[in-house]
Amino acid sequence: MAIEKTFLMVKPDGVERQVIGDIVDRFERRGFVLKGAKLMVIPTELAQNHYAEHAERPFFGELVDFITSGPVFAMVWEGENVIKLARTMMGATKPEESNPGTIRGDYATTVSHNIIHGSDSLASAEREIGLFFGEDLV
Ligand code: 3AN
Repeated sequence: MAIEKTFLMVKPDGVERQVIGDIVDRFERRGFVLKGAKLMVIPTELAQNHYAEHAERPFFGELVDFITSGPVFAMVWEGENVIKLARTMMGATKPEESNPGTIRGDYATTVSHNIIHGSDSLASAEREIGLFFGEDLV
């Protein structure tokens, strides 16, 4: 299995609830390496671009409004199989399917305010790292 990079982001609800430290700690304990991080308010255009695959979904406006509503903590993590393992550590999108012990299973009760975003494939990891951190970090 190759060493990969993924893009993870603590959403505005996670920043407000002060769980950045816990989330960083979970990935460090698992053995992943933090390659880049920044606290930022996402400009609307970047949010629309980031979520472009959901542009036709009825909740797209709500999604963009929420992700731009306050600071997020954007990160790039590196390690073996990190794209898939980070998704497992995050837990499922739907709250009734996110197990206790996962980030969402420990902190989230709604599908929209679910604490963390993580890339779901190599292609989206490369796209999202490029969007937020530039091509040098991809
Ligand atoms: P994930 O982030 O787990 O890959 P996706 O790709 O299905 O989930 O959805 C993208 C984002 O859209 C999710 N992070 C979630 O917060 C939000 N979302 C998904 N479904 C809904 C919904 N029915 N209403 C509002 N927001 C939603």
